[in-house]
Amino acid sequence: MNLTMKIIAALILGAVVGLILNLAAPGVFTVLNTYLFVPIGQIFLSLISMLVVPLVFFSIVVGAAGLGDPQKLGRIGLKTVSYFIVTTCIAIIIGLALAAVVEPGSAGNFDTEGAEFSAEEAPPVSETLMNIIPKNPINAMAEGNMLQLIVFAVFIGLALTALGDKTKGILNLVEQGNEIMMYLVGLVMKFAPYGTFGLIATAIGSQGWSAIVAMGSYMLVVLAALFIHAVLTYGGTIAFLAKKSPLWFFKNFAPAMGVAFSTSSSNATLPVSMETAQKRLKVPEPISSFVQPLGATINMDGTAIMQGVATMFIAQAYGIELTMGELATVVLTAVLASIGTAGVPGVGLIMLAMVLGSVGLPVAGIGLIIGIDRLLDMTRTAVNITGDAACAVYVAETEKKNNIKRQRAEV
Ligand code: DAS
Repeated sequence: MNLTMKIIAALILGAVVGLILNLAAPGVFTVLNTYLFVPIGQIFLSLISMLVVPLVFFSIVVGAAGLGDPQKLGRIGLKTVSYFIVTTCIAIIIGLALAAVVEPGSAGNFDTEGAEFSAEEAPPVSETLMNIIPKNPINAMAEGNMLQLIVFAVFIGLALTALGDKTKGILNLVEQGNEIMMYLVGLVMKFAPYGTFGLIATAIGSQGWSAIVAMGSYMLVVLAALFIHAVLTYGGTIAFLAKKSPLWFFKNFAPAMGVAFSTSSSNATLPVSMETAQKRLKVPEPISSFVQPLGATINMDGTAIMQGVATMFIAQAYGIELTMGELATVVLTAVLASIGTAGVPGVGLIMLAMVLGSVGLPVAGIGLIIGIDRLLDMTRTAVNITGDAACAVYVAETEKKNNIKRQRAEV
């Protein structure tokens, strides 16, 4: 059985075990969860999280150096960020539209009185954009500040290109560092089936079945919107922009989607999603090393979809009608919010508070959906990283065509 099948089998088995124990033997679940599921899940999460900062640093330095001239890096950067912004806009519009049609918030009589939620403030986008230049790169690495780490690594990579043979030794060292990190990713991935089993058994087993039923309509709308976006937007990207088979894409990227689903963290999944894109989707390392870490930080289509559906759901639950202008504000705020927050579990709710605040909806309404947010976080994180991979394949294919055209022109 290959790794994909092992991870999928572990996800299914973990979910079934968690659900059965939650319903039939909660006491047994508590014991197993404490001494088995949580430990193996956390060990796996820590192992892959341990690799994120060094892997992102080495791979982006090698990637930026490998891209050669800053002009090419600029072209790839522009293509990448434009794709991220457009797909995030599409994502939240799909979420808003589906929720407006289905109206999950008016389905049940939700007790809005009891709802409460207080979110930690997410940094304003302007602050995030001003702060992307690290005053102290070591600090940025220690704090796992991904945007600052990416910027610093790109500068180092460009310097290595400019200095050429003078710093050949350093470039070799960084390339060897990258080799080491990719080897460690492969090693950790052998533990993935066990780790994903533990994480899923905990997540599903700890979820009150009644909460799932009560929020059924909301969950179904979010899951349907995630599916539509993945198939139409990413399937369309692969088919029409990259001129490849969407089935080939989803099949080969499945292991990374499984890890994202179980960890609910784009950042923690980064080592796996980069290795999967490079080894199975054949994305050149320089492009994968630039697009995917950037995407894990600023591109969260799955999260934007949740925000679209949740905003409509909360407005409906409170009997508030949103104007077209307010809906446009929701789209803009969600796109900007996704740039300002990192890919870690639960960040979507912090961003949702920003989106609700932008149109004066009660942030307390998040209390209505927080109970099942962990389950939805798993699915939207899988969509988030799939969008990054679709972008990497699109950029790689269009760059390949650029190179062929340029070579023909030079002949
Ligand atoms: N868990 C976040 C991520 O890692 C997404 C979210 O919270 O919505 O992408």
